[in-house]
Amino acid sequence: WAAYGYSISEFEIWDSTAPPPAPSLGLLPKPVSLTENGGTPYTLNPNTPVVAVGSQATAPATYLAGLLRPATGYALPVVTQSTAPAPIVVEVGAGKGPVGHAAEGYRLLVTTGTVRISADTANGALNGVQTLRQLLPQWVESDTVVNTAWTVPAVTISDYPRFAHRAMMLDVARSFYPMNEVKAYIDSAAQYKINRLHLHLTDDQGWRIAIDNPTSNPAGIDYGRLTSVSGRTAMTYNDSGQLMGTELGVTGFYTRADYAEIVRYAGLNGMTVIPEIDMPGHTNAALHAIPQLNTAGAQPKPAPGQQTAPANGTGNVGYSTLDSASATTYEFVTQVLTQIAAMTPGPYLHIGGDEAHVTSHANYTAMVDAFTATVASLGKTVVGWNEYAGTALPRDNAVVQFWNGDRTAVSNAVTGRGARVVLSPAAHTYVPQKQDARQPLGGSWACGGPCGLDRHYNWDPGTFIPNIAETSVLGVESALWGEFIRRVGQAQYYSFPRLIATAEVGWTPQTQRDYADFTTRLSVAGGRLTVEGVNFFPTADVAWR
Ligand code: TNX
Repeated sequence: WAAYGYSISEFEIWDSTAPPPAPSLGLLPKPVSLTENGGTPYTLNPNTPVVAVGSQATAPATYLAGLLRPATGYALPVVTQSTAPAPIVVEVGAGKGPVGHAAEGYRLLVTTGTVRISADTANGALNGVQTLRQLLPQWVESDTVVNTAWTVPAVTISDYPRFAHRAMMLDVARSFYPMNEVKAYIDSAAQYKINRLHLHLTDDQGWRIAIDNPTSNPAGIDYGRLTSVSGRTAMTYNDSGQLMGTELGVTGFYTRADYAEIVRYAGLNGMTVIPEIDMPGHTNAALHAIPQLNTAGAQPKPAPGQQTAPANGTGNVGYSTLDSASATTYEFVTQVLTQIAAMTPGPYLHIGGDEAHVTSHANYTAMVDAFTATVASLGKTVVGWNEYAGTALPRDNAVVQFWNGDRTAVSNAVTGRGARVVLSPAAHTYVPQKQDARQPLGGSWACGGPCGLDRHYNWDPGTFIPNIAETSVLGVESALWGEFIRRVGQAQYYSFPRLIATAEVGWTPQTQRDYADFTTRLSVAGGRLTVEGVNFFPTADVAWR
């Protein structure tokens, strides 16, 4: 219609069904402190520069300009100084952000004449960028030019997270996600200030990360078989226990270069990658690929997924184990962990430790104690699922990730070993649990029915584990298991909008959180997600606009 001389706003005047104005800016997660100053908004113009002040400001300024260019069509040059009117300024330096929140805090000041993002760190400034993005019209998410007024309301924001760890887990073992899908999933989550990407790289059904043959290789293991054999396998049962026949999950694996690219891309989006090698259970893919791991007379296992059908919406879990009595087990695990540690710049290595149902307690403890000590010797902080809470965790250098079961064991690990805690309780963070009856697949064991958006929002990570201080809680994590979920479109259909709830649970002070207020703010996010192409589930709790 622009060709006929009309603008979109002129059409809107005639449209009596246009929705009422958006609620209170609709920011997600809700900022700690926000004042709307009223008056004339700021407006981006074709000559707006993005001024990066301080060497650490270049990355977030470049990220912002990259976000704004496709929809605006403006040049948005990233410069270190400018006399142009109405600039966007991104400044990073000691003392620039909110006092006491240097790691990730930011200030955002919008006046008629300027937008200013100030932070102590690049990641803090990036958080300010994500907030600014949500203050612009939703069309800013378009990947082609939209002709509209690029206004930002005049606000003063000072903001910082409640928890350092606001994570999402992607199970790439049961069903693989190619690089472009991992990037799309990162894109959809980064806007809500999710800052950890936990990759569940190995399980019974597949091994998704390339490991090189080392020069010293006493057991003569061909590590290439991990991916040449078990990078080609995937789940054969769906979550209802039905054999999917030839309709397998997606197969594939990441080369070292692929993994480096995921780490780089996650980093650009403010995310630290946490790799998981799940042991000593959930190891059928390794046992299947590496004959030497099958000592004590056992034969290499047949193709994965053939043992028993899963029941009750839970996957086929807990049937495999490494051999605690075999020296080859420790040689193999040390080699794998050493290579994963070298590829991973982040401080964490996850060793799994869950559902080792065919491993005796003594054998479990022997192996897990060795694995956690190896991680510590590699200079990393070990993470494991809560089953490992009772083992000899490296003192003040371990993280227990709670999903289900004994909370007292977790508090004992905190008080006894100085462990810290990541919370992904199944009822509040497991996205393969169905959101409501309209999701055809999906478990219902965690909530005794669907686990709706409200269950993911209404809980307090500060009091979830008894008798520990909130300072021992690193944060929260949304977990996307992959038994029946295929490709990024389905991943988003199960994660969204519940991942946004987890993002706010991890960010916003408990006293400022309210479910009705959250769903009201969320009502305007659907339009943004649609423009972005994120396949969210339109949960009935939200009056989507
Ligand atoms: C339990 S949660 C598992 C996973 C499954 C999930 C859903 C956890 C640490 N282990 O292996 O995928 O249930 O079925």
